[in-house]
Amino acid sequence: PGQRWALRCTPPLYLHNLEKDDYLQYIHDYEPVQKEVEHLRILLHGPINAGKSSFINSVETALRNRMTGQALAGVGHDSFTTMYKTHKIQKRKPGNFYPFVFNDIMGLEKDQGICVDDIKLAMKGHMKDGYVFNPHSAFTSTDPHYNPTPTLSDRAHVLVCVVSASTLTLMSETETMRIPQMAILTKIDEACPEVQDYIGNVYKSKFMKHQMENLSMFLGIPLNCIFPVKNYHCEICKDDAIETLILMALKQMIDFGDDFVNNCNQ
Ligand SMILES: Nc1nc2c(ncn2[C@@H]2O[C@H](COP(=O)(O)OP(=O)(O)OP(=O)(O)O)[C@@H](O)[C@H]2O)c(=O)[nH]1
Ligand SMILES: [Mg+2]
Repeated sequence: PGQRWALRCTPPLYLHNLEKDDYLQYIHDYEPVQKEVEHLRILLHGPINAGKSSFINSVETALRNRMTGQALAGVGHDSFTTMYKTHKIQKRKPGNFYPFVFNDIMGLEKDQGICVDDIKLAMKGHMKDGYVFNPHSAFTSTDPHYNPTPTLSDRAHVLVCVVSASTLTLMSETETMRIPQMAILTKIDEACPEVQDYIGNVYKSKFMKHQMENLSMFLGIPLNCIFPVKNYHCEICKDDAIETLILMALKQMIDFGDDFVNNCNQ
């Protein structure tokens, strides 16, 4: 009794024993072994409004030690992110960046989102920054933003499905092309009052356990690759419990991306 369910069954629980500063140090020290890879590319996809842009902002806030908002997050129900853009995070001084970048891709939803093929082309590195998603027409090789010869750095190395814990709305299946997949379950504060009281309760909540198991089943992703997070969205101060979950998820993205890149080069 009183034992965290996660401690009994899933690896994130072991990771959970680390403190925020341990994650920060690990992420700070990370360098890709493969020199030809300038950075790991983490591609976030998922339904409109799930919190993809907010997650990028939350990572930046946690790493830069200040509130930031480079990935404009939406307000209301309109999909806000329509342009494909690589988000880099400054490390220590201007002009210096962490060796991982994020792209978030507009929601895939009936009649208003982008096409599955657009995601596949983005994963293979064919989509250049600045492409504006069009729900009515697919991205093709004749587009000026089409890159016919992507390098290993242009490709996505980790695919992250972003889903809201309160609704668990999922999009249609995407083909993963053997890129490691994981998922983040956002808005855990909205999903469960116990978690809203204190974010650190997330691994004690039966409801969260249930939602994570459901998502694991839907996506066919093991439970230990699903990370619950609460993004910064209305806070004006930084919070250690919020950031520990964000950094746990980020560490996993880095580890997965690093393994993928190393395997590509064998
Ligand atoms: N309560 C709560 N709200 C959140 C959380 N994450 C995001 N939000 C809010 O949810 C809304 C959508 O967030 P976005 O980050 O814009 O979502 P998105 O996935 O980028 O959406 P599109 O770009 O439209 O596909 C915003 O109003 C955010 O403030 C969270 O963890 N908890
Ligand atoms: Mg967005």
